[in-house]
Amino acid sequence: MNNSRINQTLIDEHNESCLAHLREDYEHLATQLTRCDVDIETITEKAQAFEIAVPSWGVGTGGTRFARFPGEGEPRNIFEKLEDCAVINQLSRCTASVSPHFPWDTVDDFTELKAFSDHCGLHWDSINSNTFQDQPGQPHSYKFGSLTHTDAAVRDQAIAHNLQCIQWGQQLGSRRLTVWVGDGSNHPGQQHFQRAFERYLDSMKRIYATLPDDWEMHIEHKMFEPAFYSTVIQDWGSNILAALELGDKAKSLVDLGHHAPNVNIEMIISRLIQFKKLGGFHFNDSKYGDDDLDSGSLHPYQQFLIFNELVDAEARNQEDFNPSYMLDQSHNVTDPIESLINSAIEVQRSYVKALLVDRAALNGYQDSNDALLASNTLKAAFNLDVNPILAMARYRQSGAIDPLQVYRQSGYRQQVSKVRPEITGSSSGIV
Ligand SMILES: [Mn+2]
Repeated sequence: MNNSRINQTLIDEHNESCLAHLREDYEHLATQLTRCDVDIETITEKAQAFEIAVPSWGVGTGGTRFARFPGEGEPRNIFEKLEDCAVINQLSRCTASVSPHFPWDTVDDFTELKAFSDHCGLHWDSINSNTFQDQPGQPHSYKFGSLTHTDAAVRDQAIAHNLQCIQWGQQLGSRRLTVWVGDGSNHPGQQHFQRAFERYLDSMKRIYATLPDDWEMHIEHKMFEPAFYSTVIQDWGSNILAALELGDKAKSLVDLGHHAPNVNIEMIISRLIQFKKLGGFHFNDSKYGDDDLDSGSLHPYQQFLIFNELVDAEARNQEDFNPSYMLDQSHNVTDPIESLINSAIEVQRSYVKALLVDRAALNGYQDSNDALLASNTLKAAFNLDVNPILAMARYRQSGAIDPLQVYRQSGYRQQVSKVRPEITGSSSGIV
C-alpha cells in the first residue's frame, strides 16, 4: 500500500499551475516585511515547523444531542481514521500527529497500529481517556461520576482505565495523557464540592504515580455538560490547583470552548505560562457555549491574541514552556477532512501573525501607557495577509498550495465511500 492517499502528481500539477502567482505574492510580502526588518524566510521556516494534532474522533461527522447526519465514507475504525488523517497532513503539512481516544480506538494489536501509523507518516499525540460513558460489559456505571465517584470501586475502575491508556500510549510512542472527566452534579446539594474534589485528587495522584518519567498529564477543565449545575474541574482555577497539587508533570489543558462566554482566555494563558502549568490546547471556536465550531471561524482575533501570548513566552525563552496543540471540533455539516485542513491552517495563521508582532514597540507602548498604539501594534500584525507564507510553507514540504481545491479534485471522499458503508450510530464524540 502506498502511504500517499492523494496522488502526489495531482498535487504537483496543481501547485505548478499557481506557483507563479504565489511567488509574486510572496515577493511582495517579503518586501513589505523587510521595511519592518522582518526576514520572511525566518517566518516561513517557523510556519513549516508548526504542528497541530488532529483528534481521531474529528474525522468522523459530529452531531448534537438532537441528531447526527452521517457523511459519506466515514471511517469505521482507527485504521481508516488514520488514512483520513494522512490525507489532511499530506495536503496541509502541519498535522503529522493524531490524538486517540480510548476505548473508542482500542485495537487487539497495538504493534500493528503503530506500524500502520508509521506507514502513514503519522505519530501519536496525547492519549485521551474516556470515563464519561459506560462501555458494554463494564462492571460499574459512570452515571454518577468516575474518578470522583462516591463508591471506591467505581473510582478504581476509572483509575485502571487511565493506567491502561498510559500503557497503550507507551506502545504507540505517545508521551502525554489527557484527562477530562464529565463528573459533576445536576442539582444544588447533590454533591459535596470539597469531598468530590478531594476524591478527584486522590484518584489523580494514583494515576500520576504511574506516569513514566518523560510523560506529562494534562488536565482539561469544562464549565458545564454533561453535568449542568457543577463540574468537578469546572474552570482553570480548579485545573491549576489540581496540577499544582499533583506535581511538575501535571499541567493544565485549555479547550477554548470550555469557558463562560466572553472570558479573557488569553489572560488565562498568560497566568498558566507564568506558573509553568500550560500543558496544551484544544482549539475550536464558539458562539454560545461549547459549540465546537471550526477554529478561527468566528473569533480569529481572539485566537491571534492567544498566540500573541504564546509567541511572547517563546521570545522570552520562558522556562518549561512547550505546549501541545490539538484541534477539538465537531464537524456537523462539513466534510471533516476539509474542516480539519482549513482549521489547522487557521491556527497556523494565528501563530504566523503573532510572530510578526513588533514586540519591542509593543513593550515600549506598554511601558509608556500608550494604550492606542499598543493596540494598533497588535492590529498591524493581525491585519497582514500572511497567505503567501502559509502557502509557501506547504509548497516547500510537498503539500498543496490550495489544499481544499486539490482535495475536491482528488475524489478521495468518493473513493472511500465505495468501500466504507454508511455508519448510522456514532463513536465520534463532541467532547
Ligand atoms: Mn476538548
